[in-house]
Amino acid sequence: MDIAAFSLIRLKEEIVNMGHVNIIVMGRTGAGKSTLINSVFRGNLADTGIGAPVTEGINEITKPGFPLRLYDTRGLESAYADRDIVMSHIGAIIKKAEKSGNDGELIHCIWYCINANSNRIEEEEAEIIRRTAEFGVPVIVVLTQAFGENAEVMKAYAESLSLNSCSVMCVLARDYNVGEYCVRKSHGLNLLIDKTLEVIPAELQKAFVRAQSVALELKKSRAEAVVITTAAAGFAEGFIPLPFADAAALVPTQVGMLAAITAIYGLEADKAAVATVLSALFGTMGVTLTGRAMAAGLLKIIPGAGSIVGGSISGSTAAALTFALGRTYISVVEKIYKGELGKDDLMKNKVRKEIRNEMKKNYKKSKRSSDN
Ligand SMILES: Nc1nc2c(ncn2[C@@H]2O[C@H](COP(=O)(O)OP(=O)(O)O)[C@@H](O)[C@H]2O)c(=O)[nH]1
Ligand SMILES: [Mg+2]
Repeated sequence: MDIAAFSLIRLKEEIVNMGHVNIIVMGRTGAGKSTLINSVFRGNLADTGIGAPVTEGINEITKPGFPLRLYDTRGLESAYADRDIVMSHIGAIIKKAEKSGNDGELIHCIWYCINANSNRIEEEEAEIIRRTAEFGVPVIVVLTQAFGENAEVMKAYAESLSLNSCSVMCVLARDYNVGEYCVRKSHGLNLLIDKTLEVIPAELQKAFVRAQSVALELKKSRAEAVVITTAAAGFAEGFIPLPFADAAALVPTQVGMLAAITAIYGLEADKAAVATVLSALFGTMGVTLTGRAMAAGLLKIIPGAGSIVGGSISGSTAAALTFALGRTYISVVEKIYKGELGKDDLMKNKVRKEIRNEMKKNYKKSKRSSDN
């Protein structure tokens, strides 16, 4: 079994099984919808996503392998009749999704964007938001471009209008240059992510965590949860001492864990990249990584591993190995995600050694806490 190829299959499965989160982004032209979309999701989605008009005034933004669909609306600022048409189109999209009977097709949330500097919300716009809320999908009112002192005042004002939204929040999606020497830092995106996550069905939350690129902590905590669950499952399975030579039996579970972590971070399914990371983790070079070689590479992180060849490993050792692998993988993937670690770096002996040392440390830590 070629582990890199197997990992890639598991990763693709993981991505497909995540399903889709669907969000409608409403608001007048210039409110900051595209800027918000580009800041929350990877890869300048609003500009590079495939924006096919679903109906007049509504664009569906998707990308292959991307677990999210966005509907970008236009025309809400136009004259009354046109606006009504856009609203009825939005209603139709929501109804059609409900009829499909599939959770992954439903519209899960609506972000209604209003420029925080607009001082007031016209009654007409307030009425549009109330009508939107009547569709039965949670509406979050996003006060965009919130760099001025007025934003909080605007928020209190919006909350007083009984818009029937589930939340009103101030967001500055991108840093704003106030003057030559004064920059307002972007803020509020983490809260928007948290609030949105609250209204998304549990089984689709992973998809949203993968798609968003703001909250790294969120990715990390979800990835850590995967490691803990996998290590615990391995522990239960491995209670019967595992013959050393059979440690490769753990490989499929561990590869599944790595795939889940990769998916959460939103990294692309790229065979060369997967192979490079695996070879750095397991201390192999050049050759195709087999399950047996992966197990052997992993067992080498156990202090004095040489002496247990032919013996067996206990369930707690199996769990500690899985834990060490998972924790170390998270730190590698996080560095790749942040651009701190590239493919070339992973080929360097110094970096590979650091990774192996980190895995040893993680192993000792886990073993110590399970032995106590
Ligand atoms: N610095 C900064 N500019 C923003 C922000 N949001 C919107 N803008 C600016 O406001 C203008 C309109 O934003 P855009 O996202 O195109 O609005 P849309 O028509 O709702 O998609 C653009 O020139 C943006 O650069 C923000 O969070 N930070
Ligand atoms: Mg736009």
